[in-house]
Amino acid sequence: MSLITSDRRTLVVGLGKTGLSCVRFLRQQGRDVAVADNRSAPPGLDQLRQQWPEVPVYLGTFDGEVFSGFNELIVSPGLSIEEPAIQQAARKGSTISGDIDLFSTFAEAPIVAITGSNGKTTVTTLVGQMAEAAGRRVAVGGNIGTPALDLLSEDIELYVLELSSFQLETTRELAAEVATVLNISDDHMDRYPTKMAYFQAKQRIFNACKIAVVNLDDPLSTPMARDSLRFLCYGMHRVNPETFSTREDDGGTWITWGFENLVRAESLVLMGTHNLSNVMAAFALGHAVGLPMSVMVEVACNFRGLPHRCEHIRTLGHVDYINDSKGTNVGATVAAIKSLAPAKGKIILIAGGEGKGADFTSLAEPVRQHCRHVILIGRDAGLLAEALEGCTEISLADSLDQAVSRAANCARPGDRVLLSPACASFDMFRDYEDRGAHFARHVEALS
Ligand code: UMA
Ligand code: ADP
Repeated sequence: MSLITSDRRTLVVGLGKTGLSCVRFLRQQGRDVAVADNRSAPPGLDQLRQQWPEVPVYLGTFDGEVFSGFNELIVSPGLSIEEPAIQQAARKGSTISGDIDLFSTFAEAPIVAITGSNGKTTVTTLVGQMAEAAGRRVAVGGNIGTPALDLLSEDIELYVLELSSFQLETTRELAAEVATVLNISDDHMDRYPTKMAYFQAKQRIFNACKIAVVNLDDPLSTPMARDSLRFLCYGMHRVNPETFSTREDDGGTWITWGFENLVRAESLVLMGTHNLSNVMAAFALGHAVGLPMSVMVEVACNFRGLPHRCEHIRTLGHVDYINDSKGTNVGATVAAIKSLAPAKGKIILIAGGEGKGADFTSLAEPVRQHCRHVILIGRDAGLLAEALEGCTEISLADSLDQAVSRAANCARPGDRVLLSPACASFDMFRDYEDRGAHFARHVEALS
């Protein structure tokens, strides 16, 4: 590890988007700061050297002795706090925190905080749009893209944050006005030693929170520590006072608030049961910060969904082609299969990639029920094939292009071809957007 300039007391560990936002913020505060990254040319290095040439930079293998010289380490989400150098510094008395802790110390407006294995970006975007439509000066960020510290401004009336388990690992006291864990299913098992460790990281979103929004359909969304927390609940078919729910009425499915019908599921552009759950979560979060119900309903009805999330690309020969490239874990793919299973046909599923240590067995039942054929790609195709053996016809493809061509050949009228990989994309693509765009291009080229 090479020291470029002199030593300092606050060390920003990791120089991606988050690391740069921490340096920007800490320098604005006039604080001395140094940066460490275990790559030789991390992203953001040129910008750092240009804008803050006085900031010392340590590149290369992390060194616990160097880290221990700082009394505070602000660790980027892409790095586990179990890194030996970070642990060594912690043992020697350095505090370990992250950008979200720093953010919450300085944020003056209420915070709406959203985590969960799936649906975070959809719900965060919905709540942000609802707040904006209600005339609030709102800032939306976190895992969704803009680092939280870059949102800080005295003008802001409401912060809406999407938070990953990685960000929550280093968050001691978020003190959100309202927080939710939307759902929990296996993800990032290459980073956590146990499912419990992943669950516990997510639970930190409730630290010092005022109102918890709880998904009654997923017991793991309930806060473990309940002291002085208020609860606001939502769930499918659980009509109750002060609860967002669904019920069958007047020939259709309705989202309800207490005993009042709010909006017909059929009026939403968003597809699938999982999206009803997402809309209810957004209603509950918005309600907790006083957004008017009528405004929230209008925004939900007009919301067209986000690219790469159960996105309809094309219908060709009575076969729908759906891009769910953001389905990067088992829970997401199970939800997509169940939500998109056509009434009269079957699903041709394209899945596979980097499995992140997941257990794929819970895919077996929905695949058995709804899939005509599963075409597997990527590094962990073999693991998926093992988990799905005997459920339906399974084949391996060398590329996504080959998988799309094969899916088109075996689909029958009324079927849906669904790309929902249950895996990360990094073994074959730049990211999930690149994978989704690739799928869409090949689908558009089919004749
Ligand atoms: N890295 C190193 N060495 C280092 C530091 C980082 O190899 O010293 C690697 C990490 O292992 C990771 C990559 O660099 O592979 C980026 O890590 P980072 O912490 O620098 O990431 P940022 O650029 O700061 O982006 C992070 C989030 N990324 C991660 O958590 C990996 C972004 O979420 C988030 O939008 C951004 O902060 C702003 O808050 C992305 C993400 O993939 C979208 N999140 C995961 C997910 O959604 O599943 C959790
Ligand atoms: P996240 O930000 O948590 O990854 P997104 O809103 O980007 O969530 O959705 C990612 C994928 O997760 C979607 O493509 C869909 O397959 C699935 N999904 C979305 N909402 C839910 C939900 N409430 N429950 C299960 N799966 C979901």
